[in-house]
Amino acid sequence: MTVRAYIGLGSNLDAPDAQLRCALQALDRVESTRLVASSALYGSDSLLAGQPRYTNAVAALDTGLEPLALLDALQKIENDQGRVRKERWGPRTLDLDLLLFGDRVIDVPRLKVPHYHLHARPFVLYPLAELVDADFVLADGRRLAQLLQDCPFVGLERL
Ligand code: A4P
Ligand code: MG
Repeated sequence: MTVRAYIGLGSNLDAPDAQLRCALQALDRVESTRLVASSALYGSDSLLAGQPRYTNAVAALDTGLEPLALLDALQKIENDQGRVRKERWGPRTLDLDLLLFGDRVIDVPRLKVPHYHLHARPFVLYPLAELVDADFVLADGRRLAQLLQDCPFVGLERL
């Protein structure tokens, strides 16, 4: 049995668009996992002043992995693409966030799903909206349409 999971991709170092395209291919190669769809790429300023602009996208996966095994795979792809963790929120070649995992709500030290910043980030919500139905409801009961209404498409450039 597989579960539909949604991954947020972000990069603001070393050719971000190419980093995201490479990461999408890597996601499709994860064991027991298939890339089902990916959104357009979106450009936006970093939430932190003084950092390069980000490119973001969202991918839909069907996976037979358990959530923590999928997180391991995401972190391996980040490392393979040269991510160096110096400071939290520092610039990065690749950030992969597990946004949603089927209808599961997960709250363990290594993994919070739905992802904690999802509702506040247009560069996550608008690409996600490309991949789901208009009446999509998150595992915790929030309606995507409402989250979009509360988070305007501001500062986002569809690439
Ligand atoms: N973790 C817990 N839940 C999750 C989850 N659902 N998905 C834990 C992934 N990881 C999760 O993550 C730190 C720890 O969170 C992991 O070890 C994992 O066990 P990290 O990726 O190492 O650290 P981080 O990315 O620096 O922190 P965080 O909170 O993920 O930062 P964000 O939220 O990714 O923010 N501006 C624009 N325009 N676009 C961006 O993408 N991103 C950031 C970074 C700032 N500004 C941005 C963007
Ligand atoms: Mg992250």
